[in-house]
Amino acid sequence: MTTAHDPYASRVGGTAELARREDPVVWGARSGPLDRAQLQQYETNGFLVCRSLFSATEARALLAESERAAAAADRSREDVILEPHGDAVRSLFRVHREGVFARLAGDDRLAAVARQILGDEVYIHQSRINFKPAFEGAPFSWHSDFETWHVEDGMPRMRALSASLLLTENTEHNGPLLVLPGSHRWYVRCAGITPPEHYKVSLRQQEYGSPDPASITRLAEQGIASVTGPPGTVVFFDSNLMHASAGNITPLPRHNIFLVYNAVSNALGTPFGTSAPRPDFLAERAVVPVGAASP
Ligand code: 6CS
Ligand code: FE
Repeated sequence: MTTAHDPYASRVGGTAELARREDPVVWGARSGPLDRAQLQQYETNGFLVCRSLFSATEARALLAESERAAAAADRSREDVILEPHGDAVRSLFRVHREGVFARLAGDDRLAAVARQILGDEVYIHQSRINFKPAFEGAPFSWHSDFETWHVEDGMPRMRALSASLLLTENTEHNGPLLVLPGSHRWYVRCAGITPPEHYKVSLRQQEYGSPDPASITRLAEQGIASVTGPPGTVVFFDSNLMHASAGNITPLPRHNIFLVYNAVSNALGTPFGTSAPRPDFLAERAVVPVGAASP
């Protein structure tokens, strides 16, 4: 645990508190695939949706590989997360290290956007496929990813982002990603103290690191948005954007892949709020920069 002054201290006991972000959203002025209007939209809202960034054919191939991997998954493995109420696969972690998902992680439609926004070379901090199966996909409660990655993984600053590629149609009805536009500019210091090996519970149903209703109500004053679109759509969102998703009680599965890009200058250190670092499948500690940036 780090004891020096931590501007993003959270889960130190006591009650929840809203603090201001102390980091840029877009780091520097690197060139890249996004135009000025897109960068401005990302900076203001904390997220950017690029509809059909990948073709339906590409998305279909990635979906087929995702479903194959889920069917073949060894459910006793720690990096295979099951639904809280049943044995359907909820998440597969660390999919970026080989095959089609490794190529996807290096695809400049994603990696070059990450370098542009983060102003640095980037590496994959975490990757996962979140399955929200038809009829039984459980919710993900409100949270900031950065709050968890800071407290439990030792990520120093808000210099990371997620690129989520929709593998199936995400509609208003089947549990799309919900975001609070502008919430990335505030940091919610959550109440409570993180229990040991918290990830063994939080990945199925998160309690610690999920803010209180008053904080969510305050952050939702600028509105709530849902990220819908056809397979191949990508949403880029800031590591500190408050987000969630409802359960899926429809016949339409909602499967999305998430690739988390971290700036190489923001590599993990000692967790800021727990005694033991989380396993590598959740938080890569070997910094392997994604592809060589084009000169
Ligand atoms: O603990 C984590 O790293 C994971 N938990 C959530 C709810 N989102 C980010 C990440 O997948
Ligand atoms: Fe999350």
